[in-house]
Amino acid sequence: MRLLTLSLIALLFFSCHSKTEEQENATPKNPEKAFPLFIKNLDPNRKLSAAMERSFKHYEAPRQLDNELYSNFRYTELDGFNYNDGDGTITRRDPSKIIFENGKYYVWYTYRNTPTRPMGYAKCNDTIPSADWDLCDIWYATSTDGFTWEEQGVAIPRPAKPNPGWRSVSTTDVLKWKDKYYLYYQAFSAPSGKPSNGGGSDVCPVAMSYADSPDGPWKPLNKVVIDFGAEDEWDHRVIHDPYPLIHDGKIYVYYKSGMDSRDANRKHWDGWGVAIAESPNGPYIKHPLNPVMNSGHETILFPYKEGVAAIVTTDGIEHYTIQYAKDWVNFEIASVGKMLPVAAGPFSPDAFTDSKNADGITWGLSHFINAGNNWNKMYTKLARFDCDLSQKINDPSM
Ligand code: AAL
Repeated sequence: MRLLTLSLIALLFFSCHSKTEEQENATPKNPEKAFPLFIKNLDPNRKLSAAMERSFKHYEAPRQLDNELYSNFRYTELDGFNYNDGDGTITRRDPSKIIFENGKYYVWYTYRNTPTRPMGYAKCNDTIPSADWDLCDIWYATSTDGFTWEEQGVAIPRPAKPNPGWRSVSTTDVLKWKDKYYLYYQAFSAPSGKPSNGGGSDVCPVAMSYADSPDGPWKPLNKVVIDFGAEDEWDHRVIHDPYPLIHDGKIYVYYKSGMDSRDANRKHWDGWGVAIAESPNGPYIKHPLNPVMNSGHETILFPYKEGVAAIVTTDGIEHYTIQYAKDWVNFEIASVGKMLPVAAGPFSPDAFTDSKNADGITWGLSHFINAGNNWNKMYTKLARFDCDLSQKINDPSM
C-alpha cells in the first residue's frame, strides 16, 4: 500500500513536472508570441466564436496564459509523519490553512490512531472507527520550510459526552482575530456514515475552541457555533469543512453541506454556504443566497485582490475549477484545472488581513486518500502542493 501511495505521489509529482515543462515551453515570454497570428490579426470588429469570446471577456485576460487564477499543481511528500507503514491505523487528513507565527508555519489536521482501520458504520464501536474521520482528535505540527514537519501532538481532544464532538472532532480550520486564535471544527455526536436515503447523515455541526497562542492551551466553547439549517433547508443535516476568513471587518465562515443528493456520477452533490459573524463566538448569520457554490467536496478559499478565490476540487458539475467572487458571494469560474489539491489548506498570508488587494497563494498542504478497493479501509496522508495563484509571484517553472 505504501509503495502504491509513493508511486501515486511520485506519478503525480513527475506528471506535474512534465506538464510544467510543456507549459514552460508554451508560455510566451512576451505577449506578441501568444497565439501570434490570431492576436496580431485581431480586428476589433472580427466576430469571435463562443470559445474565444469567453477567453477574452469572461476570463478577464488578454490571453489564457495571463489568467492569474490558472495554475498547475506540483505535489511533494512530507517528512516528519509516521503512518505505521500504511496499515490504516493512523491517518492525517483535512489540513487547516497554514499560518506563520513565532518564526514557523503551523498546521492543524484530523488525526486518527485506532486499533483497526475504519470498518464502516455497521461494525463500528467505541474503539473501531466507522470512517477515516471517526474517533479522531485535532493535532498540529510546525515547520520552518513547509516540507519537514514536527508533530506537536493534540490541540483539541474529543470532549466528554454529551458535549458536541464527543465521538470525533475533525476537519478544522483556523482564525486569527485580534491576537487570539480560534479553531473551528466538525463536532460529531455519533459515528459518521449512518446509512440513509441518498448518503451521509452525519450528526455534525460546527464547534470552536480558542487560545492565546497557536501552541494552546485551547479552551473549548462546548457549544455549537454554526448549526444545521431548518428541516427543509439544503444544509439541514451536515455542516462540514468550516473555513474562516476575514472580510470587511467580519468573520466569513464558508462551509460545505448538501449531501442529500447525488450528482450525475452518483457522487455527493455538495454545495458551499457562508455564515457571517461580528465576533468569533457568533452569532453566525447564514447568507440569504446560500448555497453560494454548487460543487466541491471540501472548502478551499483564499482572499484574492478585493474578492475571494475558491479551489473547487472534487464532486459536482463544476469540479476541477478555480472560481472567483469579487463580492465574496457570487462566484464565477475563472479557470478549469487539473490535479487540483484535495481538502487543501493553503498558506494564505492575507487570510486575516482584510486586504483589498490580496496576493493569493503559492503553496499549502492537501491530502491523498489511500482507500484500496474499499473506502472503509482508508487512511489518508498529508502532502505539500505548490502552485502559482498569486498576483506577485509569477514563476515560469509552474
Ligand atoms: C472530508 C470533509 C469532511 C467530511 C469528511 C471528513 O474531507 O469534507 O471531513 O466529513 O471528508
